Amino acid sequence: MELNNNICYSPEVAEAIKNDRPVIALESTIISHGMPYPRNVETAKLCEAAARELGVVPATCAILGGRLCAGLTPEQLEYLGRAGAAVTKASRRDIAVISASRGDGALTVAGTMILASMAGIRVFATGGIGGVHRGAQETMDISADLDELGRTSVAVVCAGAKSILDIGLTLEYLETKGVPVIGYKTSEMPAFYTRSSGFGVDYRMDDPEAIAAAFSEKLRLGIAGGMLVVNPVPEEYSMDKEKIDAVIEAAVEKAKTLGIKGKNITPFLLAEIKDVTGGESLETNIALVLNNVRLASRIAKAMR
Ligand code: PSU
Ligand code: MN
Repeated sequence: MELNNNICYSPEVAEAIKNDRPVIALESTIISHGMPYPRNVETAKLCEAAARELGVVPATCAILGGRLCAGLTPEQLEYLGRAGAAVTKASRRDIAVISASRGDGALTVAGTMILASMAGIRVFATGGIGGVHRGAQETMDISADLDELGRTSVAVVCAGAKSILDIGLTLEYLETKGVPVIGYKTSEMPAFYTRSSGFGVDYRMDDPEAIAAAFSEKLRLGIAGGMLVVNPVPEEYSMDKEKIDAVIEAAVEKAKTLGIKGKNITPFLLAEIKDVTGGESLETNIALVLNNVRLASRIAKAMR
């Protein structure tokens, strides 16, 4: 595939794109806003290593000094991890503004999908996506990730949606936007920390080749938009449902009391959950992201 002049590729990613070798995108909000330092940087590096181990080139995406980067150096990962929430969380609306002002931005799922698509990358691994927030009937808080999935042709591998969100409404919204939700070895939508949510997925597929074939066909037919692949957290890392639900419930209430809104609410809830569970949730988070990187790598290798 040809390189895009608007993208600043790392040498390794440029080489892979030019020669049609498998590449996966990785996001950077998960580094800056999703996990504490230094585990965030360690995890980012472990994710890259996990992809490479399977013969896939990782392209962590971020905006640095106004440049849209696909593939970061270890120093750049360190910078994003150390800076944390001081880096702007960047979604679709933010990209051009940050780029024009030569600023830095950590990209969300929506932002990473845009860069990946521009860069020629079709598969992307993350932890959890944004979705329809609880109480969205009043607040209209629906993540830009969902609209991006409806319009940008990148397959996103995640561990489902956290119950900080309304999982049922998130699935309804994805249906409206025409986004197929594929359960990997499951018929149920996973809930990030736990393997089940009680909600069904659209299709169950048991091998990465079948997922790659379906997404390749979507691209071939020119049906715009992404695909959501949901991969349950490995059994040994899944958390106790009652316990995590109670923590989430309390965090959602606290956010409401403090009047936290807009782009701040998801990072606030993630930090609360991590603090209250004393790090158990962080271990689960890291394990499931790595699990998603491995599945995304297998899908990327099977893409035609
Ligand atoms: N959910 C997680 N971890 C994360 C995020 C969500 O479990 O790190 C981040 C992702 O970058 C996602 C973003 O794209 O939060 C969604 O933010 P919002 O809800 O403001 O759209
Ligand atoms: Mn929101």
